[in-house]
Amino acid sequence: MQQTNSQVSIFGVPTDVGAGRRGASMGPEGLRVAGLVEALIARGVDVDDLGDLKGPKNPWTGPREGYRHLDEVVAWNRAVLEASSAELARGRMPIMLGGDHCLAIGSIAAVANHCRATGRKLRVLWLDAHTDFNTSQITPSGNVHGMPVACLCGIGPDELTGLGGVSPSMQVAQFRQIGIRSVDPDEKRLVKEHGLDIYDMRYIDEVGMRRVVEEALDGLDDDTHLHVSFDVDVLDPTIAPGTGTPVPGGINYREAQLVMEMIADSGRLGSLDIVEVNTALDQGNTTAELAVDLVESLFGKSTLMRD
Ligand code: NNH
Ligand code: MN
Ligand code: MN
Ligand code: MN
Repeated sequence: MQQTNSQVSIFGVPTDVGAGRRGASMGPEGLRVAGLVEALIARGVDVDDLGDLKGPKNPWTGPREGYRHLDEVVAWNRAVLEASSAELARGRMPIMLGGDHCLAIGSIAAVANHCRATGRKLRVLWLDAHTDFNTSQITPSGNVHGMPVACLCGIGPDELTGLGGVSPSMQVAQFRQIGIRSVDPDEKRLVKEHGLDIYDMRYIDEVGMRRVVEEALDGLDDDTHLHVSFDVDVLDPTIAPGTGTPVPGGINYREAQLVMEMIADSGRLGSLDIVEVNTALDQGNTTAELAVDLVESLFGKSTLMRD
């Protein structure tokens, strides 16, 4: 079995320009305060915490032509693309601490370019309550954190679809979405039209998380880079209240741990986003603490005798 890269570079992206509520900008600090770096070091990981990226402040204005804060979203994503690309080029695993989920456009565009350049395959595991496949025409909110998957697949404004220089950056078939339970009406139509591979909550209930993850990871080989985009709103709000768009009926503690443990077992993890931790809405810092607990499993900590 392959081993997960043990050289990791962490960078924070303290912004909420893509969201409809303020506070995801505090996510990076919340995750650091919850002990993310120390937990990884304890797992034997070589961690380089690069600190936080810089970008424009949140102007907190309404949507224009279907996008809120598009210029700011583009600026932050350019910074993410650059930081992520640099760490991948150094042979390190980038871990992006969001920030809201619009930032996955930059982080995944970087990974897609890296895989193209090195001839590797790419699979993205999108852990989320939402499919994030909206467009400016159908979005109910104008918030770009509801659009990153569409943008990466070439549906969106040129500044975002072409962010990494190649448009589209990704193919729909490279995504697997787990934990989905909130899809806007027109978004549902679009997702079906494009054939996104979705493991929604009902499917998880019916067949169990073990089979879901087996199916989602099916076909990975030694030449596949696995990117995990972890939107903490995939978790049930009773265990992860600190997020801007909580949706009832999310995955529970053990289901979440099992996803992470099975990814660790695959040995293919190549890059990670941890997004939508909103400490302003949290009870204490419990959501960030849970995220850190899950990241430990992602790096091979198991609950019983398998260490
Ligand atoms: N679908 C909604 C929208 O586009 C909510 C998106 N919110 C998220 N996505 N947190 O993961 O506005
Ligand atoms: Mn999301
Ligand atoms: Mn979400
Ligand atoms: Mn399938």
